[in-house]
Amino acid sequence: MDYNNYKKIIKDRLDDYRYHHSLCVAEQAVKLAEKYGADRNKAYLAGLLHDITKNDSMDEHLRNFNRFGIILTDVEKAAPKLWHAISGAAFVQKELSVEDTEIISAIRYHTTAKQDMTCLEKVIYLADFTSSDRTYGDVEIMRKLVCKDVDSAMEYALKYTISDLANKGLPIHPDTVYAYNQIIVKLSNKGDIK
Ligand code: DGI
Ligand code: FE
Ligand code: FE
Repeated sequence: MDYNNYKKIIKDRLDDYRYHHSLCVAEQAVKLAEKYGADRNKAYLAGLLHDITKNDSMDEHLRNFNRFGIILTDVEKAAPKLWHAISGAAFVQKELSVEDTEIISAIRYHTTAKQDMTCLEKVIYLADFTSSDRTYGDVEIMRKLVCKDVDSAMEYALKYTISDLANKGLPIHPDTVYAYNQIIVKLSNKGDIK
């Protein structure tokens, strides 16, 4: 796969911070793919492209939703931070002709997560949380957890996201709640959560 073309495309679309972040997520995604058994080439490309529309303006996002026939739910309308995952997945499919549905879906759900995630979807979600450029409070805990166990890492990340959003009074996407409930039920059945 010729990644240099894709690197040039994201460099042109993203600011320096976001370009660097995308390279870091791609590298971390390869590490996690090797650990969890996902395709490392798909992981690298999905990592590179996951935030491709992150620097788009509100107008550009809305134009893309129109152009690609995407209709937002009320929660999505009220959560502009989610828009780049929705428009990014459509953009790589329709504008960059990326045909691999696993890659497109990993980009689509990299912000909210969802129920029944594939290995690659989890890899990108967790790589975005633990890439070397990340500096939020619990990042070291998350980095240790991703090395230990994918389920515990997903549980921690979803708990962190949901409590952060609730504390800020922001709407929580149903996909995030479904992902959270599913992992909590799975871990409590395993006896990992009391
Ligand atoms: O794009 P990144 O900054 O690398 O990371 P990301 O795609 O995970 O986006 C994180 C942002 O998205 C963060 O500000 C929280 C927000 N977010 C994630 N899930 C939800 C959400 N915002 C709302 N309102 N609802 C959600 O469910
Ligand atoms: Fe993102
Ligand atoms: Fe990101």
